[in-house]
Amino acid sequence: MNLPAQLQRRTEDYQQSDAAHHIHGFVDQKALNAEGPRVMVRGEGLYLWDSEGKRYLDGMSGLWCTQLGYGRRDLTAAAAAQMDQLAYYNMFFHTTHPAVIELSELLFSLLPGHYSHVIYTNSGSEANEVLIRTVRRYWQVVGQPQKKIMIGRWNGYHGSTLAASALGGMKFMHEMGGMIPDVAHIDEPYWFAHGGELTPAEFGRRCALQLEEKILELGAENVAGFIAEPFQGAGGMIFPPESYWPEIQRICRQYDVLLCADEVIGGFGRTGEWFAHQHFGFEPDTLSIAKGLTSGYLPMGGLVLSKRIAEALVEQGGVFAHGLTYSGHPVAAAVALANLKALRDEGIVRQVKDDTGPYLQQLLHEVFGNHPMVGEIQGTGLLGALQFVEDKATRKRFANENDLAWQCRTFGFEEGVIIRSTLGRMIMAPALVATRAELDELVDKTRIAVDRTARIAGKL
Ligand code: PXG
Repeated sequence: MNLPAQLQRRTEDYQQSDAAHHIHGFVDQKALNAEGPRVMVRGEGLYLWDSEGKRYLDGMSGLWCTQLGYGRRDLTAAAAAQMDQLAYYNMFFHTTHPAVIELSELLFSLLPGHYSHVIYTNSGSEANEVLIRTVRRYWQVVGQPQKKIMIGRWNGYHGSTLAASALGGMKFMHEMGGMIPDVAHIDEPYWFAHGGELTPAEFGRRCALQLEEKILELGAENVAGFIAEPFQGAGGMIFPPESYWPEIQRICRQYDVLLCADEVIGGFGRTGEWFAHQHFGFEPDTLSIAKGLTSGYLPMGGLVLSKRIAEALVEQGGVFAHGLTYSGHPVAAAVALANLKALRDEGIVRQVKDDTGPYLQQLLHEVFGNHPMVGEIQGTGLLGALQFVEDKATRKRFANENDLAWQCRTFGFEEGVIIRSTLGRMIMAPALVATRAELDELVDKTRIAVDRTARIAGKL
């Protein structure tokens, strides 16, 4: 393989230097240093190549973000043109710029009509940091300053910064200093694991009613908002039962609690709809966005606000003492604009809804529907989750499901496919430009990895 000159170094050189300088995310750094990380050097379409020349089908869109795949020259050209024109300016000093304006015009043309404003950030974590301050400020402005508490869900994920990790429900993150006051949590709607004898519909309602109980316990006059991912991503790609979201919507309206959807993973076509809340049929007051906004080519996120919130902030709020150096960064905005145009004009989101999405779902059911290792298949659009199970009849999970799923992920890498493991679930979320042939390859290689895992688990 032809590598650019700066890559003409041995893999071990990179690994040693990496170990000398980096703390990677969510990994035992000492163990990683001993093993040596994979060095990824090139991407094109759905494929990645490492420094040894090995090719991988990226079944995770990087980290759920490369909607258009790798190597899109229209995005790199948009970045280069904007860099030449105006590489940086900000939205302070009573100033704005064309790139961010054009992006927002397109963004709001894609969103349902009751959203009007956005505060741009650099990431999803930042979007959720901004969320807390914006929601609290909103309640101050409309005369209810005591409404400060945010309710999230156990096992939800909203980012790694302090407030974002507190909103999330990963207890091991809270234990590592990731908690703040005025945040509460309710259970996740994970029927397969926690549904017991209840039907999914009963369980979905039961989980939603926990929100009502929590609001009453804390006092509705103190609760600012409820934040949730329409489906849980990092927590295992868990889809709530159909009864869940309508009940959550009712409760939020009844108690005047803002419904805050974290669309960082679900947004920008992943489910076949532009936004995941549209797939599940509810109407949030705020949307946290990032990842697919730029197809991951540059960091950019944002907090989208409903007209109700934006009007209060604009008309009655005076100065909002909040602002980021890179909010609406022109180069990120130009890339996001080119990305959204491509998703719309090339009919990619529609293709996920009408063609490749149903195709992937059908394939998963054909291949894994009767697999001895798989107890549940969830997904829609270009999302798929396989739940490992020891006993299908009782939904008994393996005691070592985490290790088995991790092993399956490793087998995937060996087979040349990147899939993700969480507890006992294998997850895939390929780029939205995936063809049927690429989806065939993704599912074929995943099946080999799952079969190899099933052999270790004594299921094949
Ligand atoms: N909200 C959600 C729903 C996310 O999934 C964030 C917020 C934070 O975004 P930033 O841009 O600050 O990372 C995320 C991030 C994984 C994985 O392995 C998922 C995320 C990040 C890293 C790894 O599933 N999601």
